[in-house]
Amino acid sequence: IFDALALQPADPLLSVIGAFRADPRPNKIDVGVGVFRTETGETPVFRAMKTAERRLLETQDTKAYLGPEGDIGFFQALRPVVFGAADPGERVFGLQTPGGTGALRLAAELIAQARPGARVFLGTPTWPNHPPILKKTGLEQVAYRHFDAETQAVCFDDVVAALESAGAGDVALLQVCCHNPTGADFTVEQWHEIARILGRRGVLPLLDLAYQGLAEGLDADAAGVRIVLDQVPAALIAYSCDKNFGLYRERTGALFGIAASGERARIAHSNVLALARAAWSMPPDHGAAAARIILVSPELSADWRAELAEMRDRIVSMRELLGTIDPAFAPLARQHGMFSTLPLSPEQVRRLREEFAVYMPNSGRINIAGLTRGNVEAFVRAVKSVL
Ligand code: PLP
Ligand code: TYF
Repeated sequence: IFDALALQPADPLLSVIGAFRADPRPNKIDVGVGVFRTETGETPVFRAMKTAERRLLETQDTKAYLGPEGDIGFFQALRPVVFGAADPGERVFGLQTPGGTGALRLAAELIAQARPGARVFLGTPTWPNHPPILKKTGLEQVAYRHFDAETQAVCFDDVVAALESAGAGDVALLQVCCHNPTGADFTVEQWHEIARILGRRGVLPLLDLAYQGLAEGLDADAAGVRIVLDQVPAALIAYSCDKNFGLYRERTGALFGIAASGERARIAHSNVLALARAAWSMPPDHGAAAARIILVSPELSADWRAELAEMRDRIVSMRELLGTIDPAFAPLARQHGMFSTLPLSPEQVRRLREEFAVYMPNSGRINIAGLTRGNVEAFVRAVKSVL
């Protein structure tokens, strides 16, 4: 049976992990996969997470099944973080998912089930997993230009033109903050314009929120969600806790849906439960249970927010430092989150790896959190010498 299969390419981002590890050069620099790193290169477990995990270990007295929704306390405790004061109440439905990836896949399945002919508009470049996830559900994809590598900014005219060409029942997949792979986010004014177009044209927003708290702050980073929800009757939000709670391998996320009424939400909810049962039955528990413990504890929440702010500050200061070392990098200081995309060819990326031990995917995307005060100058020199 397996004779019929063709070899598939490796994940362009995850394959950098192994290549970097195998390099014996001591001054190697990893700006590959998107995990946060401290000034000393670690990706630590959050302080609050360690405490929450200890509490969980001590107090959890069963591991019996929870059901396809996962940890409902986690889902409910996350709502104020996402919606703030603008929670749509009984119009909200959803469930815990295996990471933001699980939420995206389920969202796409739900759309395909509700409206098989829907087209999904997505800006390019985007997270390389977006197109294959959508493709699995058979939804048609319409790509438009999100980012101009020359100016390092959003091509807002292209975004507007694309969304204006979408019809009722089409979908717009939009990254809410810390755009992966460009760091080029929408401004608040641009979100207002996007929201008006989505509302006017009847386009369903599928909002990908995988880095809340890593751009400007938890509330500021959710502005896109709140502005859009003010203008549309229905939306989907694929949420990841894997970066902002440092949970990565624990695969923790949620899918939030907003329907036009409580009754519609109830029916949509039964559909996501059925889809989850057919996909993974129930999500893994540990990460969500620990995140819930943090979210319901005022002390742990405060410490989680403080550590998230430290991470954000480090990213911002590395972005500023890059611009100080070389003005060519100054536009990166206006971007948000861990990622930027440099105008590098695959050949230049190869030279960076082979001649300078600087590791990034062929797309030229860099993880700013891989830079430190100790290696940033060497990084800038290396990039300049291949450009
Ligand atoms: N969406 C974007 C834009 C991402 O960068 C990621 C990264 O992992 C995800 C979704 C999925 O997150 P998770 O690791 O929780 O599946
Ligand atoms: O873009 C990144 O680096 C992160 C991590 O298949 C990631 O989003 C990368 C690839 C992948 C899953 C997660």
